[in-house]
Amino acid sequence: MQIDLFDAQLTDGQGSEHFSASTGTVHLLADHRLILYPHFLSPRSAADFFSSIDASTPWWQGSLRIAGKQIDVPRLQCWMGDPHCYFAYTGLGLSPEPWSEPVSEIRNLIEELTGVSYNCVLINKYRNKNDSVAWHADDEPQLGPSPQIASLSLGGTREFQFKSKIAFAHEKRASRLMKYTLQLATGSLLIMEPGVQEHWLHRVPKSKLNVQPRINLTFRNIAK
Ligand SMILES: O=C(O)CCC(=O)C(=O)O
Repeated sequence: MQIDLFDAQLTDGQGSEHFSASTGTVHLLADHRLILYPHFLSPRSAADFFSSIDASTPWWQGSLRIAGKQIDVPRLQCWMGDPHCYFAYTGLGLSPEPWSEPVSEIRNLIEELTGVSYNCVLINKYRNKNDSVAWHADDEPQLGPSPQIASLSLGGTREFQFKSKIAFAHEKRASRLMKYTLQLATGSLLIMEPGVQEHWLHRVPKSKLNVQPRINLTFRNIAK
């Protein structure tokens, strides 16, 4: 498999008080499409949403048991959504927090742009350069066989990396060729179309640079 990248304009900017420009760029990971809207929210709206989401979200510190020790995950989290949306988290079924007003508003804006419905969202807060999320795919069975995920970023720019699942299972030399990195800046919206979660892992690595705090929201859909 070969990474094949090209840029294509999708739509032109349109009127909404929040949209800066809804022009998207397609990035191909082999046969699977990412669409990046770098200026989905204006810088002002992104800053306002960062503050209101940061203040209104019931942040939660998750932990994992590794080699007999309970270790904090390196970020804060919140699972939000419709009441039926349970989240499988290290063997636990987490109940969702009810939709907050700013998160609900962002969901409406994304649904308006993409024409796809989302009924739950995982919100991550990266407090500093040491916060991160390890390689994984959003491929939990309750998301269905081929989910579309919409990922909105607010605050400091972070690297978002992809790695082929096949390469991950084999040697390091192959995996180097199968990596792809995007910079996710504030106000950007990344759509990971069906197919991406089945074939690719993603992560946000720790940063070498000092970065501003960042909030990321990955909108998903769980069938009733
Ligand atoms: O912070 C990000 O950009 C990605 C978060 C993520 O990978 C997830 O919520 O599954």
